[in-house]
Amino acid sequence: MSNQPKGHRNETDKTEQLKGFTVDNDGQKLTTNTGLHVAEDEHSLKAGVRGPTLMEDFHFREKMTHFDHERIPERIVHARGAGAHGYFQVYEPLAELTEAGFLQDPSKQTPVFVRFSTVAGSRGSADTVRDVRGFAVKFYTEEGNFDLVGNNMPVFFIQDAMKFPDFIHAVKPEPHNEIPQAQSAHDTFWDFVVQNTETAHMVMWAMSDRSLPRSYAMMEGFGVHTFRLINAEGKARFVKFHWKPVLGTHSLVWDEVQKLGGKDPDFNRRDLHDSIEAGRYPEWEFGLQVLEEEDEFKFDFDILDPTKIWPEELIPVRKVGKLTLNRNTDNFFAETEQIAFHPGHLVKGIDFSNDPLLQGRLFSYTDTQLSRLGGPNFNEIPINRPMCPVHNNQRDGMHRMTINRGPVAYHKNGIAGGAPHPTADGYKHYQEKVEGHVTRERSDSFKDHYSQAALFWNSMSDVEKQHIVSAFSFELGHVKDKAIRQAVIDMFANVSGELSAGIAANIGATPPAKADDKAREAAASPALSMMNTIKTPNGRKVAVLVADGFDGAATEALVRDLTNAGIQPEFLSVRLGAVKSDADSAVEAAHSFLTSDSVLFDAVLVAGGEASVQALAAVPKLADFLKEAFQHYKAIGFGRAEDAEQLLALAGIKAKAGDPGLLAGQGLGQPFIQAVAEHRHWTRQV
Ligand code: HDE
Repeated sequence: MSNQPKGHRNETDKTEQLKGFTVDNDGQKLTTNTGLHVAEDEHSLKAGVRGPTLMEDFHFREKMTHFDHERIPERIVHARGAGAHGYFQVYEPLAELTEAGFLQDPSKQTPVFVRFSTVAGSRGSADTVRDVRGFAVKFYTEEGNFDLVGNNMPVFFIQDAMKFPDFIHAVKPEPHNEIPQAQSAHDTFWDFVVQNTETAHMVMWAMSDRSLPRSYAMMEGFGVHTFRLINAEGKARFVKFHWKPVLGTHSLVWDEVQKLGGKDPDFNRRDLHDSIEAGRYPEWEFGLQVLEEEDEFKFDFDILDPTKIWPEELIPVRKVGKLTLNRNTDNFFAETEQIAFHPGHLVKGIDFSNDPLLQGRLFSYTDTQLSRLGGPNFNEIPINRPMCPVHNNQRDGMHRMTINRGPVAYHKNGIAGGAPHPTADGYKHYQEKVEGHVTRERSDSFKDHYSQAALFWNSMSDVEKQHIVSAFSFELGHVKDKAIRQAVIDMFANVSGELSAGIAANIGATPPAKADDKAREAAASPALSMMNTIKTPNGRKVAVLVADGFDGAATEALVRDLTNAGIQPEFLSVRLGAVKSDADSAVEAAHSFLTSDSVLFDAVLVAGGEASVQALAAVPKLADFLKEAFQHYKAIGFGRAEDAEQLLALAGIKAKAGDPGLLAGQGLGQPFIQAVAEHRHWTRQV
């Protein structure tokens, strides 16, 4: 498009561009699509009040036709998603690494749109399922769009794009009955795993708590593949891209996830939307692992293999910038649904590697978007438009918006003086030297499938290991074919005997006969354990349980402290509406036991006040509410020690002495905030 703003840019520019396409109906008259004012919009045109509808009713026909066609195909993978606008800012110029313009000037804010997604489920499936999450970022740079189309796990299930259709067919609902929705817990997925052992490392990630993010703002992102950064002198280096969440990496627990699927299928989407609305903007630091070309073969893994990480302890992550999401979409379909990402949308200074998974992706994205978005002009859809001018000789096709003037639509031309001209400073592919025989083969250097799966296992805390064993056990419990179950036990004995025997014991399978237990000799990478992440109260939601007569002064002070610490306290009572304190002040209960549930909160605070506590104790659901919060390892605070005693007994909670997640009376305030920041209190598990 040539109608782009010029000169200084900041993060609002994409928003400005989108405004040109945004429509508000405030106070407007109803019209047809051709602008005709409409006098009546409830009755079709009939021959007589009880007669048949007339063909000439163009208003009815237009309304119904548009409705009949308002669905487009959902994405073949990553159908369920949520997106937001924001901006990216680099901390310091990165000219030594890359000539990419958006990585040079710390004062410049590059607009971005980010779409998070689950992979296997349909568009209407629940957010909280065991799955990989997509983390796709579109940077609207001055030099064109750069898409970093990543996931929340740093490796992938397969090593070659040729296998992607097979893998996705195996994980998606089985074709004869379309069961199960958004789950890997079924025969075809696990059959694929045992038949394709390159899946081992990624399966470990998928069975870990990384599959159950508490919030999109609390998960890491990874470019997965090895890319190249190239500086102005033409010097290239290998790079892996990372997103590190400022709130730390935190997950839900499996039981909670399953309940949330029913209580709030939009849990992650809602959290993203509400956080941005409330000004609690999600943030991630952008990280680079950089490898000199001459070091390509220095490791015991192949850097082109997408089932391998570069352990952070070997190649540190350099934090070079920050991504902030600060604006929700105006229209889900127009923006989140119609956005089209592509790992091949590059800018100068960034190039691919020969990772065979990445190479195949370069074909797939445009191809699928042609049918999903209905033709070759989808880059003209407002959310996909670059912020810089677009000039070429591509013309026509379905839904063409641009009105290209003049008779010339070819290169080379003389009539238009050669315009648009290729320029010497345009994108040039890195001149890698390539030679070899044409072949359909996998490199021998891709054949170690277990060492890094074992590294992952060895890096987990005991709690995380228990969760992995339970996850495998749940999944295999849903596999009907006992031979597949056994094959999984035998396959993962190559990773760890402890893991494999643990699963076998849970599902009544035979413990592995022979184990090439790689975990015995594997090292650990502390960066992989979520136990070592950032802990902060920011972004946490606490249910404050109150009923008439609650301790107004103490609760008010606590709520203030929580809010100041970045926590979001929300009142829950026996019914919605105003709840009176002992001092006759009132708070508004936004939730009741009928409308809400403990799985929707990170922690619980039972306000003090005799009358309030007794009214809450009389609600049958209170016991379940507290018990579930406790079983999900959440912090629970009580106004007074005697309330804690009464209500824990009522809920049948048998806490260990000194449980750091149970606090009362004097223990509230900073210690409670600290307990919320801890995320979960795992001493209850081990
Ligand atoms: Fe994708 N992937 N993918 N993928 N992918 C798509 O493109 C594909 C892979 C990822 O929010 C599709 O427009 C192949 C790895 C994300 O719109 C499709 C292979 C990673 C999204 C496609 C992979 C991803 C997609 C479906 C193996 C992490 C959602 C709709 C060679 C690095 C983007 C679409 C959004 C979407 C193909 C593997 C990330 C079919 C062939 C590895 C985040 O083109």
